[in-house]
Amino acid sequence: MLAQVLLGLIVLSPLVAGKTHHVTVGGPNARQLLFIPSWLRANVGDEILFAFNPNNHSVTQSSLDRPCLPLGGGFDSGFHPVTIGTAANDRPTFNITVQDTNPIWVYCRQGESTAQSHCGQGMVFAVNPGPKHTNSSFRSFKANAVAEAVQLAASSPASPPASSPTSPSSNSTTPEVASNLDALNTTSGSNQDVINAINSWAPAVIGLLAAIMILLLGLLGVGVLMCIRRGARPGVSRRLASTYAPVREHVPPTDDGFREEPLRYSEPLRYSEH
Ligand SMILES: [Cu+2]
Repeated sequence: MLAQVLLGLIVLSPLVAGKTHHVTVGGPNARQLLFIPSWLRANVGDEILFAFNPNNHSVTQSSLDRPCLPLGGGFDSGFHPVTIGTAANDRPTFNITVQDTNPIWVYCRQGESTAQSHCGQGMVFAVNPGPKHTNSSFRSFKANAVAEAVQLAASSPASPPASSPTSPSSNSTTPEVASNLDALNTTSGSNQDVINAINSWAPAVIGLLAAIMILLLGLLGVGVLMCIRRGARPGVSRRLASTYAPVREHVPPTDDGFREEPLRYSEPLRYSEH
């Protein structure tokens, strides 16, 4: 009976409880404006658990066409300020459950409608985006976000920064900022996949290097220990036996006052030829 219940639970559990997908909001470095991973595939019933890294981000639902504006009736975590040094366990989290197989488009609304918009700097995320090289791919969504953020920043009345006294005309400031932002975004967009890959592999590589270092240090320690032990053991190799003590060479002078060269063992013995 018990075995049958257990078997039933094991068979049913994948259907009842979905998988939990972990997503980090913001990079390990507070300046990195991204979600890790930037997109994923999930089944209906799966949970997406967002954990906030230092900085002040939000997890806000948007749409493919308007990536940097909140979707009416969509979810929004609100802002979660996290100071640098906050322990991983103390960082705020936000979760959603996947209700259907439609794509879910998400952005961070920090700096919304300004040139500092996190969304405009590529801080977007998607669940079940369209296939690659299509208008509904994650790449397309992100490109839409960058383009939309520039428009929002340009059209927002609060966005143009105060013109500096040295600036020749205040009108030239806005397009300049916009084009700078565009250049920044193009660069960061093309490098984003590389950065994502580095971010996801960095802990493993650092761990491996640390393990190798520890192993080498361990081997060095064992070697030093063996040397010390060998040196300390009495009566082995380091002390010369008394029979090998150097003996002073004594050669008596010959009658004519000449000193004959002492015979060296290395010289071959010479015999008189008879
Ligand atoms: Cu953000």
